Amino acid sequence: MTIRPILTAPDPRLREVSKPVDKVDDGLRALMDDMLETMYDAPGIGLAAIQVGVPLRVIVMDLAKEDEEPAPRYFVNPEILDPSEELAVYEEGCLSVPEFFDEVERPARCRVRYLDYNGDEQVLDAEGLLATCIQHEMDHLEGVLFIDHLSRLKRERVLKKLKKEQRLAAAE
Ligand code: GNR
Ligand code: NI
Repeated sequence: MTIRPILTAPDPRLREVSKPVDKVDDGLRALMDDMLETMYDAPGIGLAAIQVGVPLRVIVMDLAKEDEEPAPRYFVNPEILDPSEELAVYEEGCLSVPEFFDEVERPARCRVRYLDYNGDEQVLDAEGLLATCIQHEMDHLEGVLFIDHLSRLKRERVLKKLKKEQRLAAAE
């Protein structure tokens, strides 16, 4: 397993729409293993393949708390079904938008249909942080970042700061 570099905004690759996976094979499982290791190292609770530069519809996640056993989840070609009309607000962050957090409102519950690590079809009812995180990761598959749900002023302020930081880092 290998820790891969995580792309940060405004990298244009984060705006790509990811392509469906044809087959869950050993090559795809190797990608998912790397993504999980990269996510744990960051650390984060979810990661979409495009965040490591691979435009495929693949997500990994682990919502276990620090004192709990690891509980990795893998979602291949996920689809959101039946989002609730009720909304919920969570303070979100993103490994591709480092050191910035803000509240985003999304459907409080949803159902997700996907293929698991073995390529078997699964349906999961999600609520709370799981529902929020799945929707945050699904956005990445469409080239959408959580800051796109904020005002233009906030989004441009964050992007400007990230650009400046990247310019300073490159000049070192
Ligand atoms: O680590 C992460 N934490 C988080 C917190 C609230 C809502 C969504 C997330 S996902 C994020 C990791 C990430 O960027 N996934 O794409
Ligand atoms: Ni993210």
